[in-house]
Amino acid sequence: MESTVPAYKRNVDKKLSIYKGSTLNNLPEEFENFENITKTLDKKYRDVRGEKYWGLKIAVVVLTIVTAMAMYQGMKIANDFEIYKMDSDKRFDELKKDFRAEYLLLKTKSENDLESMKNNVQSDKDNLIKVIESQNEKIFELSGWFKASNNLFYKGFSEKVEYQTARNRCQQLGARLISTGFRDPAVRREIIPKICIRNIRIWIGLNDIEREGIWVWSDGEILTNIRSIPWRNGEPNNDGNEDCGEYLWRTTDDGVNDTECYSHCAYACEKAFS
Ligand SMILES: [Ca+2]
Ligand SMILES: [Ca+2]
Repeated sequence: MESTVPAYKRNVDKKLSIYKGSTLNNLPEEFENFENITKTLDKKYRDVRGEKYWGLKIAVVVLTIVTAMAMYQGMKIANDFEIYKMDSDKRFDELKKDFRAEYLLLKTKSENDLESMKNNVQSDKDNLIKVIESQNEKIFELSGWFKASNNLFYKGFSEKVEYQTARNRCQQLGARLISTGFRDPAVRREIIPKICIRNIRIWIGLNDIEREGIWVWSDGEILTNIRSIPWRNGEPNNDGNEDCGEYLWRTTDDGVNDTECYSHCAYACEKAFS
């Protein structure tokens, strides 16, 4: 600090010590004035020094405050950011969970709805098919076809034609010469009055054209037990070359006979409805 003491003060101090040491009891007026001046200067010096340090102190305080505020703001921002980040992460996780739960809910609902719709469509389709089939069956019955208990349809035709012609006529109707229902005794009793005229021979779907003695039905079955159907007395006798089966409905000795395929008989068709 001594190095900062101004030169004028050093001189004053020096003069003051000289005066104080030699003429303490008779200080001249000049000295009094001088001492006052010195005091004034000391005061100004202290003021100057004080002002100088006050400025520095203020600057330091301001700088400290600013720094502290900046640090505080920085820490606050960092802290706020951390809180915000944690909050955001948490909210994001919650949103993800909510979204996944919503997605699973919608997925399950969609799958259930789709399954329900499929079931409804299938149900509607089945009902519609039943209605159409029922209507078609009625139309079919109106055109002369009889629906037997085996769910097959039967119709007799009185025109007398050869066996092959009769077979073709049935095929043109999507049908076949009677076979499945005819070999079933119960169905046979049911359909004969519907498709036959008494004392008129009709072709049935049974022949041994391919191999003599091997009787094949028009639905593909083979007649393994020859006596499982009612033959007329003495039949089948293959008299000459008789390969086609005809049935005769009458009071006595009715039944099946093998006869020439070029004979002319009425015929009856059997149709599976689909
Ligand atoms: Ca034969
Ligand atoms: Ca015969």
